[in-house]
Amino acid sequence: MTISKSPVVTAYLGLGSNLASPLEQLKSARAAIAATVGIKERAFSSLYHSLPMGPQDQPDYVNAVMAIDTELSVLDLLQSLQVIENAHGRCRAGERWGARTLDLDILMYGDQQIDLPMLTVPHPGIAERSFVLYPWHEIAPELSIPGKGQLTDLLANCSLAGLKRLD
Ligand code: ROI
Repeated sequence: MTISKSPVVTAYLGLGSNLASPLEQLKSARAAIAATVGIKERAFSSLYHSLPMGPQDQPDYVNAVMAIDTELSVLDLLQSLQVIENAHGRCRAGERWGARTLDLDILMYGDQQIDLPMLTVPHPGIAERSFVLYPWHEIAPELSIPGKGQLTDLLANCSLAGLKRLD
């Protein structure tokens, strides 16, 4: 019997937190993602401080974007990220667009366009989210996003207001 290796796919993940020491949440999430079997970290952006999108009566966020190579299927990747979110105290019953200790989004998975009840990839909100586009552009300036065009063009149409890069 031959055991074939799963193909390696480059994927991009968005990380966000606005509760319980957001900087520490993101650092710890990065380590947990990089330590997951079937995932290799390729790049990690700067950390960004951002004003909340959605309800304003919540703390400011810290955001970042991570590039990985993965042998996991997109649904296995989603499940691994949800396990990490839950391990960071993420509660899924709260208000839509409310505060969260850790949010891990699959922004892009190879060149695939996926439309399932539990998962849309590329992530549908990216064009309006400076806290995704700026860190993402930092680590993948040449990237073309399936169905959405060049990352540079999305960036050019998105305001930097409310976003600050942390050193
Ligand atoms: N706002 C910011 N600035 N950063 C986020 O990661 C973030 N995530 C969310 C909502 C509530 C939409 N707002 C956000 O899920």
